[in-house]
Amino acid sequence: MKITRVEAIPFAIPYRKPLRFASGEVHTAEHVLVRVHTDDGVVGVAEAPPRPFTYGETQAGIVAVLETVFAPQVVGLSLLERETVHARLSRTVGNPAAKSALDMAIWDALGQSLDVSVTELLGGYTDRMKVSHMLGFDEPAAMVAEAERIRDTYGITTFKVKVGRRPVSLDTAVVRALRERFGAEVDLYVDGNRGWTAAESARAMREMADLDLLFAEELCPADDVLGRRWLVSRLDIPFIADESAVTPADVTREILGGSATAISIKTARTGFTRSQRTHHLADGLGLEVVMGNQIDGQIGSLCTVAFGASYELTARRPGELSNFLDMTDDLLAEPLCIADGELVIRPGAGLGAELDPGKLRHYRQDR
Ligand code: MUC
Ligand code: MG
Repeated sequence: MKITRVEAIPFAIPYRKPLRFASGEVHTAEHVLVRVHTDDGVVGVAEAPPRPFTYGETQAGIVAVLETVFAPQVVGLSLLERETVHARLSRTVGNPAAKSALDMAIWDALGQSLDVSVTELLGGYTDRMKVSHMLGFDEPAAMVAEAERIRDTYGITTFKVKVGRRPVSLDTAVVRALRERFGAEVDLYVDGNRGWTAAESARAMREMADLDLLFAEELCPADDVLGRRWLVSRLDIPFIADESAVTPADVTREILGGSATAISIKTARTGFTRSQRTHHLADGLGLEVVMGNQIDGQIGSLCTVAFGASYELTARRPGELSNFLDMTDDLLAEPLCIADGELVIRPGAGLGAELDPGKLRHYRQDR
């Protein structure tokens, strides 16, 4: 069970249509596939999605830091030494997606070696999650039509609506149109990706007061410390910290400081080892948790559902597991399938992320 090699393979797969939100937009999934090889021939996999507008990482940077810094720190360790891996990777600041993909590929290899699923290794609570779909910026009619298609095709009835545009009425009109079209049939929440000021956020939330929202997420920057606390103290629904609460220390700071009352866990930025710490912290503090989406491909979504299904707290709310549906293709031999609004973990050992070698050859960018 010793790690012998780490591969970092850049690949690019176009989206059918770009996903737009307040802090950026994505046209092509330019991700990095991470493979961890062991001395007994096991290969664990995970993917790193660079999000320069949120965490500062780029695809080339992720490949470089994995090859030159992280791989030498883990080669020679046993798959069971996950805390040693965590301690060594933590010597380098930042680089959350690179560290997380390496961590998750190690857990995948461990699961395969022990012949148990990653979900069983982590907590084994259930084998599935309900799915929440994220709707990117567009006109109200187009976003309603997209929600209808997603509901009719996949049975999904929870939607996270991207907001944060100016004037705020651009977004409040969308949320109102969704509520008018679907009534109580759907659950809705909003994510501003820091696009508004605290005052604009308060105004938008006032305009949407009758729309029965589940949550509001990251409407204004956490760095506007007093404005954000003022906003959160006025709301009567949970306020989710997403990009402002990447590490367990960030979660502690934002929650105890009154800048958030719920959190998003994204395995793409905290892997499995750190996500466990964040989960346990949230459990202890009595926080609502949503399993978030860092605009993951299918391998990343498999990681999110594997973790989310592991604990009661993370499986309680629908997880953001469906944005791979906007991609034109993926690397898995057997594509993920959302049915009746649910995504089920892969049966068998590890993550069950078997790759299609032809697709990998086609989409990889390093040869
Ligand atoms: C989200 O919840 O904010 C947008 C950027 C990113 O890193 O994740 C997405 C979704
Ligand atoms: Mg968010």
